[in-house]
Amino acid sequence: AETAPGAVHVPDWLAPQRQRELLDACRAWARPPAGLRTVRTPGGGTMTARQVCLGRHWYPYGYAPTAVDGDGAPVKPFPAWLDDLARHAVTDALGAAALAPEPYDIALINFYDGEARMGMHRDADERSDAPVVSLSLGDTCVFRFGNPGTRTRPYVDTELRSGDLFVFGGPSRLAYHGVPKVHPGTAPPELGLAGRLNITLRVSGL
Ligand code: MD5
Ligand code: FE
Repeated sequence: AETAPGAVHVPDWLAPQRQRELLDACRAWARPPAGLRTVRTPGGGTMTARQVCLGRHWYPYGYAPTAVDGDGAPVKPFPAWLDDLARHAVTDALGAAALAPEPYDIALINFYDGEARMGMHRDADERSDAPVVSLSLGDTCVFRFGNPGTRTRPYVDTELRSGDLFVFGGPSRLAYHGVPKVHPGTAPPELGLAGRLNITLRVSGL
């Protein structure tokens, strides 16, 4: 379903077995070196969602080859199977015409516990207009879109559940968005995850 122009939500895109496989991979990536870390913003704030990166290290606001606000270790490689997964996702959600010529090369994995949130922001550190692919695992959250071109009301709120795909392309690639709420205890029990994981797949253009 199209939530905004170019923004397509595909509920239940990942079957339960694929969710478990992706969760297992995220748990391995979260281990040191260059594992899960807390992101500090230039203004002295702290992001409540913790993050691990593949391919390039994201920091506010840019990309680096090593974990500049973590342990300084080289970032783990972005595996080819994630590029395959991203292309499959874009094709299913937007059609093959929306595929970028360059490979997907960055993954940002955010872990939200029950208290974590993400404020309204835009993702503008990539030098490519390729669609961003978002995959959700674990607890259900409220995903919020800003009024087009702004971070203000009227918002469009959508619930994202474990296994859902969201693809942000076209006019939605630079839209304001955030995660105002995670609903604790709503993950599928058989997944064995307390909290929410979001995996975004991106083309850096770097
Ligand atoms: C999340 N992550 O649920 C979200 C999902 C982030 C982030 O926001 O920056 O890691 S990705 C949502 C997204 C990406 C690119 C464009 C738009 C939304 N959008 O136009 O709404 O942890
Ligand atoms: Fe974002």
